[in-house]
Amino acid sequence: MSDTVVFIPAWNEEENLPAVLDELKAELPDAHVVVVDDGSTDGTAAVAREHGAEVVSLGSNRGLPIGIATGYRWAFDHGYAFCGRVDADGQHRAADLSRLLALVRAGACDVAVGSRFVSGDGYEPYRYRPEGVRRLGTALLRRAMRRVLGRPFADATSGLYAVNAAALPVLAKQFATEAPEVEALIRLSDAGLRVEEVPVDMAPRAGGESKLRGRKALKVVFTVVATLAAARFLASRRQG
Ligand SMILES: Nc1nc2c(ncn2[C@@H]2O[C@H](COP(=O)(O)OP(=O)(O)OP(=O)(O)O)[C@@H](O)[C@H]2O)c(=O)[nH]1
Ligand SMILES: [Mg+2]
Repeated sequence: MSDTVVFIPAWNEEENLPAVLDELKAELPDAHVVVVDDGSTDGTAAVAREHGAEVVSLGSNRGLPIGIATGYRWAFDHGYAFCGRVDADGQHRAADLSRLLALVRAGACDVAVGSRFVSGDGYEPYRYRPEGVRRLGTALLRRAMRRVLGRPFADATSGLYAVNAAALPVLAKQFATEAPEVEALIRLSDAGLRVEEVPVDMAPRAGGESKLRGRKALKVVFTVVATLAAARFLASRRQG
């Protein structure tokens, strides 16, 4: 049995999943792959099975925060030593996940997060320039994260993760907000776990629809800032 599981939150991603699953299989042949199918109304579940993944079905659409916690919960309940997460839309490279998992395996950190906004190791600074509402959101978020975490964190909404067993119970708890990745980083920091931001490249989504456009993107920005404000408030109360 493999000690590594990779999960993919997916909602109506039949178009993109085959390439994502085939790439994972080629790059990480020993990893167990789980697709968290969140009430998709297309062929997501069937396509996932055809391409060798196990499907955990949530029935109706419960939203990404629940999808993510479900993936980590599954890894925790099944006793995996390492867990990866990639998106279903083809934005993340399996080779990058493999690199992140190697760092975690080597004990360099408890959690490795793929980042568009940090540089080094041949990755140019400013290679991604978010536009419009995302640009505002990214800038606000970066300032807020620095305050809350007490360290810079450039790409707090990345969905590319590799984690070890120590991080699994922290990530498997239900998220209270629409910004699960941000909440996850705060929790990991509170738990004293070592989180590393690792430069990667990310492609634009391969096909289908983004679930984060227009008003929804704005809502995410505001919930993120509200989450951070609440976390600070709670932290200051804890300190008395
Ligand atoms: N389980 C679950 N997964 C979801 C839900 N909404 C989105 N996802 C998945 O979460 C991942 C990220 O969603 P995207 O729409 O790509 O969001 P994004 O990457 O921030 O936005 P883009 O840059 O436009 O791609 C993808 O794998 C989606 O299929 C949901 O309601 N439930
Ligand atoms: Mg995407």
